[in-house]
Amino acid sequence: MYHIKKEFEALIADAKTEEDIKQIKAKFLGKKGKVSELFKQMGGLGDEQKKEFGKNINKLKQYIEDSLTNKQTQIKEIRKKESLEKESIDVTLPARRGFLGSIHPITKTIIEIEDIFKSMGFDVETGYEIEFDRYNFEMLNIPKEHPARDMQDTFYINDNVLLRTHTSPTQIRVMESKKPPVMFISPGKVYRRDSDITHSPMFHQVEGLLIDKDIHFSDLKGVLSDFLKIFFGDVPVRFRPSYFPFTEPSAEVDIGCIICGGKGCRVCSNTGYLEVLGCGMVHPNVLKNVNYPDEYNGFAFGLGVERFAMLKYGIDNIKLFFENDIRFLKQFS
Ligand code: FA5
Repeated sequence: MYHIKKEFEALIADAKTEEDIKQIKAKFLGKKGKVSELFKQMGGLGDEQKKEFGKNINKLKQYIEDSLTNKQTQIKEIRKKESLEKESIDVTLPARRGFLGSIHPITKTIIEIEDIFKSMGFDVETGYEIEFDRYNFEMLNIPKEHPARDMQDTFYINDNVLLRTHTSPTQIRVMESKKPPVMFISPGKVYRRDSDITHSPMFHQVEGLLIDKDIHFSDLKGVLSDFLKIFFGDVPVRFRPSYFPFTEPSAEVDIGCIICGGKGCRVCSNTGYLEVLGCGMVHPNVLKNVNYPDEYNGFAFGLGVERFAMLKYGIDNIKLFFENDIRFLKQFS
């Protein structure tokens, strides 16, 4: 019995895995194990001896069982410790930086434009990118076959439905739904068959409309001059007579080209100026179309957001806004 105990102790001291434990258990406590063999030897003993021998075998059996359980617990603990060490997280390490996107320069420009007009008391309205011919042209004093339709090369969906060519239809939609006075701007996407370094088939405009009593061209000039000064700072601005069927008189506003400092470059077609918006006093026919009373008049304007962003950030090709090159976009984060 003593030898069995010594043999067991040597094996259990060397055991390193649960498989080792299993094998030792089978070797000593299994059906044909060494302890079971001892029980078999009891047959030839007298009563007193049997009792004594049985007690000792049971003691040995208990000792082996307890030792196996303890060793198994130890092995499990070691395993757990090892795996915790392997998978441990150092909570004191600095966190990995997240990949944050940034606001697109066009959105940034729209937000900036909105903030300036909101500070002057203008509301912000939204229109529809898919419009009826009636709102995009007819109600704006541009009947079918009118030559002014050629000013905006249009994507038609069918005879009556199109991709809006400007944000001006929002003027009609708002005036149809609201009594005067009205004072709002309306940003959004517009579409034209147009493409070069300063023209894109899809671009953004911000429409503006102010209708009240006794509004004059000087009000239009004052509001737009103030807005341009806040947006661009000190740059040359010029109002140039122009023509739009929905305003009379009409003007276009040019900004001194920031790309070349007014010397002349491919962006400003060597003129030193870039056209950024169209404006004018709302044509009486338009006010009549929405049944506004005669004592009301006002001014409207429509500006090209991409042109504003190009001049503000010194960008010399409109396509850069739509290629979504991360190296370009990152500069605005
Ligand atoms: C208009 O669209 C008129 N609806 C503006 C207006 C509103 C006039 C209210 C009077 C009263 P125009 O076609 O000029 O006008 O366009 C306005 C601005 O949009 C231009 O000054 C220019 O800055 C920009 N723009 C025009 N075409 C493009 C284009 N293809 N790509 C980028 N910007 C453009």
